[in-house]
Amino acid sequence: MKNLLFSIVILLNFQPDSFSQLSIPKALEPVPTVNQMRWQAMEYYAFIHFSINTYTDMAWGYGNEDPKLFNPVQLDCRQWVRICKEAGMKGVIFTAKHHSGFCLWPSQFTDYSIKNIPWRNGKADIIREMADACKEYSLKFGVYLSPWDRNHPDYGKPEYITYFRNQLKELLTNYGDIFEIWFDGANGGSGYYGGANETRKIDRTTYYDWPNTYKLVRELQPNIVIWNDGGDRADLRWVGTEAGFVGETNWSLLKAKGILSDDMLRNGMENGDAWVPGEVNTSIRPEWFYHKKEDQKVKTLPQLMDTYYNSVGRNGTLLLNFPTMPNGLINKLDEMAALDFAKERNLAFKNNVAINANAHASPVRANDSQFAAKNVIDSDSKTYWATNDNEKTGSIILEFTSPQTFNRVLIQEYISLGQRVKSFSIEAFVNNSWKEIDRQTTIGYKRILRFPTLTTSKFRLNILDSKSCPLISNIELFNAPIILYPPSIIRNQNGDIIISSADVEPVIYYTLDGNIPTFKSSKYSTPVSTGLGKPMVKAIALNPLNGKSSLVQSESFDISRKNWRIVHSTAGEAIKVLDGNERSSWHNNANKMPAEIEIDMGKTESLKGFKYLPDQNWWADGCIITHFEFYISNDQKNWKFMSSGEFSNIKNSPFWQTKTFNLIKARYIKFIALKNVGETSAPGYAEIDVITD
Ligand code: FUL
Repeated sequence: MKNLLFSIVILLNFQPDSFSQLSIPKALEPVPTVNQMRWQAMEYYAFIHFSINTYTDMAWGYGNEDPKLFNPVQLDCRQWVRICKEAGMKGVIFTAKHHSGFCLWPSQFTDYSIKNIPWRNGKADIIREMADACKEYSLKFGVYLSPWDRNHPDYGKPEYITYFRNQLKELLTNYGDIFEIWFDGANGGSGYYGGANETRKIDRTTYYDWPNTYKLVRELQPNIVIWNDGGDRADLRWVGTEAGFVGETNWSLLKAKGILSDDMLRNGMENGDAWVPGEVNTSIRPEWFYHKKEDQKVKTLPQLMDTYYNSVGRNGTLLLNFPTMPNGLINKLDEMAALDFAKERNLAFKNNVAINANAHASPVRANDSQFAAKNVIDSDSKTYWATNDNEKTGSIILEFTSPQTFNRVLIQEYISLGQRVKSFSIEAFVNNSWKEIDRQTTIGYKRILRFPTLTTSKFRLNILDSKSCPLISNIELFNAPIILYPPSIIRNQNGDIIISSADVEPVIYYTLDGNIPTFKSSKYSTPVSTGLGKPMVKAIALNPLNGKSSLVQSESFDISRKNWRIVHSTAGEAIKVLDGNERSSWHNNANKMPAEIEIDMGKTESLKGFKYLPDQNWWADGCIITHFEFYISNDQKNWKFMSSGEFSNIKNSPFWQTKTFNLIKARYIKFIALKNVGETSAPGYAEIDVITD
């Protein structure tokens, strides 16, 4: 009897377990590898760009730069890594070799490295210093090894692949654990190539024999993830832009073979047969390397927060770049921006108000206890709510004991068993009924949504469609502080004023009479028509919840350019120089100097001067006009010379340039470019404007 009882007890004890084994949702292939899972959980890590071209103010070294230029007198890798650590990053990827071919470690396979320079008598090894600093600060270390090498004489020949692999062996054996390797996609083109000074083309898909190169990498570093947008599918994918975002729909899947379109990179592929998640790489400044002229262009807090929501908040990771200055340090401005960004993220995601909710789900999986709704609020990423295998929709309700206030939701799928959710919505219970807050497509590892602050006693997540039964491991709700930044004000070519705020929630108030705006001023909703006159616009962003406002932003505009016309047969897209958008530009491809642009202002105006804003894109700095002439006319035949000269220091400070002259009436203006920063480049313009009486 005792034995029988014992067996029944054993049976009872074992049954739930064996049932639960049977009821575990099946993996939906493809699924991430252990290395990809470990990488995804890092979420946010740094890039550091530093090389010989830091000393020539170029984006890409040509490969012929004199190694002696490399002289980082204050080099301090511990400063770089400390900043990354304090910024909340989990690792650092460093440019061991960029396209110039110059090596920041004493590679035994080339002379083009820091072993042959006066700095520290050629005894330095920056990769070693980085690896040590990362160890000290407990950050993971990764390396960027450019497959393209503009210095190496053999680039383009099979011999170069041996060289490339030898360098890989050095980097992946001598410096401890490497979490990620970056194989940049820029491959082949003009270069020094040991003195040949020519253009060399390679076939990106075959030249590097990626399958065997990957094999070597994995043998040397079994825990590594490989980034590559140039050849065979690697572990991670480029998202098709360096602007700091991935698509709102973001599948961590791609087809294993074949050419990828921009859409595929941006959104992944719902039916992809390979797990290739997206990494969002972007720089804290416009360019990857340090350029003093960009000191005023460090990303602002709202820009960095947007980047975060559009990368980590969209099932991607964020790889944010710091450039190192020629002295070997990261600029204070970049440091401050990264630390403010960390502070704001910590504030935004400090208090999860969902933590004490009651969670109910419908439907529930047969074996409820293991896959119950409460798993989404238990702070354990390994537990999840699941429906039955054949159920692809379902809802989960979080009910609070007292009303809660929030404006962000963070949702996670249990991706170890595959990414599933195709469409979902979120709702809040307001005035006794459910109100939809948002409706979106994919979730993946992590999805964060922003919406105007609300207070409610119930929140609902509806899975509207899924590739297989949805598996939700986490839901968190936060009340992030509203970021109050002075709004941006532009005037388009129609003469309309467009004002935008940095965060989603603030309300904008503005004035056109020079008075300081308050909450009693006009409320901005759509572009404001200001006729042909010269408005002075002042605007504030106001937090509707507590009445706090930003500093005042103020912009004065000259006459409207609504009736202006570019009088040029070669004008093409020249109209962009009048659109009020500083980020759009036109390049005068007249192909010869002097190059001119002629404008009809539609009627006679009283002119006192003119303004020029060069193309704001970092790659366009050769196109910046340095020497000019300016003419006016009333009949387009007789031109009167008004001004000429040089925009001094425009290369280092490529912002608005103003030239004034004695008052004169004219209908036509002609701005002639005599010389650019880059001798052979076509002049580039973001905006041209006049100063009137
Ligand atoms: C690009 C490179 O050409 C840039 O110089 C930079 O390294 C960036 C991360 O990738 O493709």
